[in-house]
Amino acid sequence: MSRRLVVAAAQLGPIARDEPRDAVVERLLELLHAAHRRGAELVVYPELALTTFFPRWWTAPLEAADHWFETEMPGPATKALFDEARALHVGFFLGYAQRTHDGHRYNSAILVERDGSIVANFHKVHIPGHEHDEPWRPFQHLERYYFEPGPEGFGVWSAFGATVGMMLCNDRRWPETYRVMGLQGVELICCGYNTPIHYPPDPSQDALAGFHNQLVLSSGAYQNGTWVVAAAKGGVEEGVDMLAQSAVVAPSGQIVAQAVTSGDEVVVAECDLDWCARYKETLFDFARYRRPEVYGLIAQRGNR
Ligand code: CDV
Repeated sequence: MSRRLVVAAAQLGPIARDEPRDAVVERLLELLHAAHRRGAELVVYPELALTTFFPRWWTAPLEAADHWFETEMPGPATKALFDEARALHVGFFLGYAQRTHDGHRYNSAILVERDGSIVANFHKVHIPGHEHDEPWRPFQHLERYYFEPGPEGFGVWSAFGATVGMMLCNDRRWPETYRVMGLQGVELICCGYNTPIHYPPDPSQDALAGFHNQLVLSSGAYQNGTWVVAAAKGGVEEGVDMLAQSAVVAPSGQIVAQAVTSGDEVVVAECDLDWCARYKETLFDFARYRRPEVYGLIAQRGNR
C-alpha cells in the first residue's frame, strides 16, 4: 500500500499593518478548520504569516521593530493555534519573524507534528532585497536589514511519514535549495512566500512573476523527485500587490492543486509519497547518473 498524506497550502490574503496578532491567528484557525474538514493532516502557512510584510518599511533603530518579532514559539498569540491543531491532530508549517534570546533575527519557519511536538525550526537561507533605506522605491524590501541569513542551510526531517524539508520564499528560486534537500532524500518540501508582483530593480520581470513562481516550484520538484507545498500571502497588502498562486506540486513537476483567489483560501491535495521514488529511482537516480566529480565549481567557487 502506498504512503499517502493529505496536505493543504493555507494561503492568506493581505494582513494590514495594524492588524493584531489575535485577529491573524483567528484567520489561521479558520484555515486550519477548513483544511481539516477536507482531510488535511499537514497545513502549510505563508512566510511571515503573523504580520504584514513589514520589511517594506524602514525602521530605525532596529530595536524599534521588535514588535514584529516572536521571541517564543508557541507564544501568547500562537498558543491557540498550537492547541487547536493538536486537538484536531493536524500538523503545520508556519513562517514568522524570530528574535532569539541571544539577539539573532531570522526569517523563520517552524514545523509542528500532529501531536503538537516541534519537529524543527528553519531559518531562511537566501535573504533578498537590500540593507539600507532606499526611499526612491515605491515600497522597500529591507529583509537584509531585518534578518540574518540562516547559517544551518537545508536539513530534512522524518515527520508525517515522510522525509520533509523547509524553505522560505526567495529560497525557492535557487536550484541548490532543492538539490541539497534532494541529496538527503526529501519527499515533501514546505514553502511559504511573500512575493510583490512589482520588482523595482527590473520591472520587466513583473509580468513574469507568476510564470517564474511556477517555473521554480515545478523544476525543483521534478529534478529532485519531491512534492512541494507552497503557500502565499497574496492580494493587495498596504498598497502592494502580492502574488497569490499557492500550489501543491507533484514529483512530476505538475501542479496538482492551485489557489483560484488572492485571499484566504485552502488548497488541498492528496500526496502519494511513493510517487517520489518513481523519479528518484529512474531519471534522477543520483547514485547512478549524477557526476559530482565534475560539479566541483558549484561548491568551491565564490560568487564572483
Ligand atoms: N520574501 C521574498 O523572499 N521575496 C522575494 C522577492 C523580493 C523577489 C521573492 O523571491 O519572491
